[in-house]
Amino acid sequence: MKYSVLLTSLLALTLTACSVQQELKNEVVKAETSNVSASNKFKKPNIVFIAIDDMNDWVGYMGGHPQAMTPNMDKLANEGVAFMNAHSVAPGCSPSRNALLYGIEPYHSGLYPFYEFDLHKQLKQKYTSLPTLLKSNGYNTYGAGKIHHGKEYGETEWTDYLDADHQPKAFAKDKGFSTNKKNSFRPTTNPYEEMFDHQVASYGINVIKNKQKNDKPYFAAIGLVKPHLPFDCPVEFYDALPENITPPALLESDLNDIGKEGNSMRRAGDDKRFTAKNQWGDVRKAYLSCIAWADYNVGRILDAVENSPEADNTVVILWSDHGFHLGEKKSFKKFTLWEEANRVPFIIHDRREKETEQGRKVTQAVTLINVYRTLAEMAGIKAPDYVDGNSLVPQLLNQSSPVLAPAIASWGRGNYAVRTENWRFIQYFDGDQELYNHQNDNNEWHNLAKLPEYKAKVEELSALLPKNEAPTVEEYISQWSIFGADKARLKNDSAKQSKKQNKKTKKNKKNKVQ
Ligand SMILES: [Ca+2]
Repeated sequence: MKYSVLLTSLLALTLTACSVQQELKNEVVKAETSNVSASNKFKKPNIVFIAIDDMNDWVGYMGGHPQAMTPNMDKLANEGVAFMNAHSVAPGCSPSRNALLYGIEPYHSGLYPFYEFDLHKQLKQKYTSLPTLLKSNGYNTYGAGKIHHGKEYGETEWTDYLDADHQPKAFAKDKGFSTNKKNSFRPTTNPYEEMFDHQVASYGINVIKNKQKNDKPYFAAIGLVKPHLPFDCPVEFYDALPENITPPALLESDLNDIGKEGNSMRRAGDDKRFTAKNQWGDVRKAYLSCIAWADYNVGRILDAVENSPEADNTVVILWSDHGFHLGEKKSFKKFTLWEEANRVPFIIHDRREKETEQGRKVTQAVTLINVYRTLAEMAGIKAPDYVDGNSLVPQLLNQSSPVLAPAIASWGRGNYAVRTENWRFIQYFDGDQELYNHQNDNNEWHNLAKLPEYKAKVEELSALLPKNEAPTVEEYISQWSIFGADKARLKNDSAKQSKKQNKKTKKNKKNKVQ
């Protein structure tokens, strides 16, 4: 019996007492969950885990940009369940991926900012990463490209890993522009096979194709790096876009109601530079072309899944680590608690389901913290007790099943955003607040937090913020990425340290001379 049918027929019973109804609903959710787990005990699904770097909502099915070219992600969204209101745990690769892969919120781990790659040595002692969990519970785990923020290819996590080659790039003449190697917005002319993401996708495709009947199920983690900077990809994807790129909706006075901390997160200098030289069109075109290129590689992976002998026992999950501003709120890049830096594509297609409705969407707000428990449940494995978030299996079965974990993002200790179906509330460490109503202001232009008529809403959403915060982990920290309550102190410490270091160096030099 299909779970949704079971749910519908049970709920259709005439029940007078609400509490009885709720009790029954809980029972059904419990039954659904245990049914899924029980069947998976005997047959674990293969998992194709597509991680995308810096892709915002400028994809077709999300409606973020009218010129997006993403037929493959649109198809996946239509076949699976699309989380339309999905958000990163933190708007930066390092904290976002640490949260997702170790299954812990920054305010519980203290991993708010970026870290040097060596940090993983201690994280692996302390936590069980998702690939480690799967590998030690009956999976072959394969990885390629960018999964962790950091080169983590050890055998506790991976059966095998491909760190693809970055080949020298050749650029098309007179198209786009670049200011340096990273800030480059030029299409390339290299053969596709030379491109990093093509190699990464091909590795995943081989895993999918070569799965033998008696092999363990696989977890294929395929980490595509585009549309991350530099925005360069094969010129065909650039040329397929129109000459004139539609700019996002902008409001000149947008920032008048933003406080100090919110403003300090923006990359205002970049915005000014692109605006002054009229370069935003090229930047946005190059970004959209890289999204189209990522989508092309996603399509190659999805074709391989569809044509594989175990297509019917495969779960495909696609997510991006965070969003990206391309001029909205006069900002470039990520690292803010606003919608554009946080909203992400997030789709799960459980191909074990038969005859499902097309175009199923979850509109409730979720973050990627829920990925860990969701995949653990789908694989019939118990997640470690410390793991945050909730399994989204109930939402895959019934899109209106209530999401239990609040959708919270953080950027620096003390800076949080709470997203609900219709609202975004931001609380900065210095007490500043922002409130946006997405029902009539999805550009987040009008900060309502200070208006007396929204006092109750602010109180309601404040109550969802974390009650306790873990102190920031300071070892291996990347200084540039510290925001929030620790910024002043850690900057001061680091200034003192470098002063001390300079003194020491001078003294050593003096001794040598003597
Ligand atoms: Ca505003």
